[in-house]
Amino acid sequence: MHHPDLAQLQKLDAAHHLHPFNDNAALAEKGTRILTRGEGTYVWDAEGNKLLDAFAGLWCVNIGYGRKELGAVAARQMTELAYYNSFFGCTTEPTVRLAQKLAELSPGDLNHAFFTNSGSEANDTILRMVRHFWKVQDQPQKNILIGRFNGYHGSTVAGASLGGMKGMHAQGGLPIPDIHHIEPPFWFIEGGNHSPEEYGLMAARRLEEKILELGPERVAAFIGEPIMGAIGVYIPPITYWPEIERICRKYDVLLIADEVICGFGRTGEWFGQQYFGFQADIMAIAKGLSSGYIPIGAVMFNDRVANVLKDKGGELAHGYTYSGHPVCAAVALENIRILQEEGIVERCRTETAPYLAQRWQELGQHRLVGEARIAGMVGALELVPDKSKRAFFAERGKVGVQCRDHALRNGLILRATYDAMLLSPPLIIDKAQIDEIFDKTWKALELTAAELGIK
Ligand code: PXG
Repeated sequence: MHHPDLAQLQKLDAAHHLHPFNDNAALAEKGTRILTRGEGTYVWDAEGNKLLDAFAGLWCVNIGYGRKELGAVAARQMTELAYYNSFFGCTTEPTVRLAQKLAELSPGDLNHAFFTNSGSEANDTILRMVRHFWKVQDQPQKNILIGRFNGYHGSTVAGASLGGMKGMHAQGGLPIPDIHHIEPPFWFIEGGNHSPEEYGLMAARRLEEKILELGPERVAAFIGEPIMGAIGVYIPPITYWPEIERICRKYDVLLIADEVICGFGRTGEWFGQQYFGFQADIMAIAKGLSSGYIPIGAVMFNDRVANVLKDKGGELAHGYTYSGHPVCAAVALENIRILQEEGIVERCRTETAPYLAQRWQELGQHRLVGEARIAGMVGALELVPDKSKRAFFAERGKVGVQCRDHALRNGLILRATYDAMLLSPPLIIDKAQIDEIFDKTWKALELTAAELGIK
């Protein structure tokens, strides 16, 4: 049903609300889409359209929309104890239980949680703690962090600096000092005649070159997303991460996995590290930690780093009012309970992800698609002008938006980054809904190809 106040809400939104990552003047002109309801894999907008959300909100609604248990837990915790902090030697029960649960779930000895409100804050926390870690071990000069061009680690000052988005650096004078970037692995464009496996090793060795250029005694840490999401789901060759890990160990550079997207089942494993077979010293989590029902993030530290911070770190001069917020912790715990007890990650790995991969590869046959890449429940279709070549459109981003809009008009939410159509559905998606994604995406590709005159 059409929301009776839609026009008024759009007017108020244009007048009073600045939207993140939007051209706000253009948006005000066009009118915001207002979402009103969600159930399972679907959302409804204020015009009454039912949309299959193949992007899980913003890579986050892993258990799907409308799980009443999370609301019930939040209401109970708000009634019992709505807030208390973890400063001054205090904390709350859900906070402690969540820290323990995360230690149990996290790979290896990532046993120690520091709570934040978001992925960006997790990465800001990491930057400060990593530099502190080396400083208290009498290596203050070991303060450089290396990230990757086009990596995304959030929008706060450290998050955006660690990330490698040039457009973000241009706003606000970033990156802050002592952050460097290397090129990310993207075989589709860069791989040439090399096999993906060969190319993965070559791309990883850029880290070694950079460490040697800067001097290992200056390099504190390397940060990367196991799969780069925002830039267009760049899935590295299988050789990439083990080689990165080897290089980090060789030069005693801390390895940071930003699992904000990959964590909590996105790849069909609990964490991207398990999908690719490597072990980080520190990891950032958010999004799927609460399936987006409430804002919460965390940093997980391994025993080595946590013990230095505890034994030599003194008072940690760092923390947020809402670090370990009891309501957020209780909701995250309930989310994890659902993921575990309903076997959602396991079902993805064994049943739905293989089916999704098969259907995604079929979409890869379309004449507009240069590459269909997928890992578990996250994927991309790279749209290209000429299927026989691995190259982008000359003017990037136009065709992606066309295709995205066709999908949307047809009841399917996909995201476009440049000309890649991105997929990251709720993990509870079933096979019939995967077929619906296939049908609607194929139709959107057909309409786009027809518009472009590509036969
Ligand atoms: N790390 C990664 C890998 C992310 O994807 C963040 C950190 C920051 O998390 P918060 O909770 O502070 O947003 C993210 C967030 C996009 C897009 O355009 C992606 C994100 C955020 C906004 C837009 O795909 N990811």
